[in-house]
Amino acid sequence: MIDNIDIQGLMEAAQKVLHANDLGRSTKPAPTLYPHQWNWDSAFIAIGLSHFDENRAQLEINTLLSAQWQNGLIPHIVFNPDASDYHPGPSYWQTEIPEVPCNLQTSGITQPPLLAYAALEVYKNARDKENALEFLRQTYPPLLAQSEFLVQQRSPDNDGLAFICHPWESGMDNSPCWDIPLNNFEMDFKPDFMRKDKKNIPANQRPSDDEYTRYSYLVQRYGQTGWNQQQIFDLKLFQVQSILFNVLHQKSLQALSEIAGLLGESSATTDQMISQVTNSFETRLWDEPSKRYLNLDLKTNQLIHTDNINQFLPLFANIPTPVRADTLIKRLDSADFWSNHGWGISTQAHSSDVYDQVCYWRGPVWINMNWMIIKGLESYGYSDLAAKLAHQTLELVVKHGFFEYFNPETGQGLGSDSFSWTAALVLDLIAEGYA
Ligand code: 2M8
Repeated sequence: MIDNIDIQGLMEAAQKVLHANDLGRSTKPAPTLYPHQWNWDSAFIAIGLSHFDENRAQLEINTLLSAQWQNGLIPHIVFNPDASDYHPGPSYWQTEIPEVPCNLQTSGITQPPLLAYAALEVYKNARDKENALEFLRQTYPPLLAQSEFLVQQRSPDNDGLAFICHPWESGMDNSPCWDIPLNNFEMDFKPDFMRKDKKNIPANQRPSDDEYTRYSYLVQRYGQTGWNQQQIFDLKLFQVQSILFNVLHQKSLQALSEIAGLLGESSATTDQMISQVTNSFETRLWDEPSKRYLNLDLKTNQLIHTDNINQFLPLFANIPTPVRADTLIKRLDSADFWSNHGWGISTQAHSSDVYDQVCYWRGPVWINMNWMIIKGLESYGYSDLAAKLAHQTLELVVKHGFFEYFNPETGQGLGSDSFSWTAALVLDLIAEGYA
């Protein structure tokens, strides 16, 4: 139990954030900074919605799925035609191609694949199980197609791990993990663009202009290929096997296997993929000298050495052996990541020379990261640590608000206020009994 927290009030405030960001058939991540539908945001949001409006939760997922491309890719943004104040907007992406469903405008890349897991959670939390099972029956084929896209188009070595071709696909846009690969390609033109994000958010909390130049270049250069996956691969610009992305890829496969069981379908192929992904994590992404998982730059075949929160995320998909999990959790439970101030897990180690307490994905605490780690700790039997982290997460939001991210040392809210996944995951933690 958390002392002095009005749980009912917190739940109502969280629901209010989701209502205010509701676009009707989807939910925008934040009131002005992110005015469209984002892929993994909607997965978190659906989990939150499932605790008080299961039909709306299903709609959130169905709306995103209706924007799925013919090749199986689920785009990272589905544009809201009523909003224009975001860079890069629809025309910048050059996605007027046959793969994109008619009448919709989307980006050309994807994001960490959490949707299958979210669909399963929506089913598990549903009161009307018959209706929810029908929802799973409808969503299973497109969700499977998304995983197949990743295996067929993004796993050139056939190791089951998917690569990302843009830092925005990682969900952790300006993480120090991408500093080397993002600066390791030549730009044969200078992209033209106007940033909108710094209008309301202080520049030191957002990515740099140099990073935006490279993000925008990748968008335009890939757009020139007509979003042809083979050509994008052959360009060899940015190709990374991201830990987070593959943890959620694995989580999706695990969810698909469970959904197949519920629907009476065979899960044999999916189960094979699951073993392959676990095996590849251990053989390709585990670094024995530093005793941690590292992202792999596929272009150079080098592990990317930086002391980052990514190393702990495989706990969320039950990937590490119990012995490795124990090693990881000892490191997690140290002042370098879990500061004594008690606001949760920093995205970058405090002792790292690139640690920044306010800059976006370069140090701040994010509620979705805390949430994944809570679930991971719980599944390895570290219930006391999971409860401690969950309480701190809820207290952080109570004291500082529904912000996008937080200063690990002061708790100060950063980025946008009224951030949807913060609200959604607070609702989930409360429903899971952590309050
Ligand atoms: C952030 O990314 C977008 C680009 O996709 C941006 O900065 O404009 C990231 O935090 C990403 O993980 C998130 O999905 C998105 C919307 O909340 O914002």
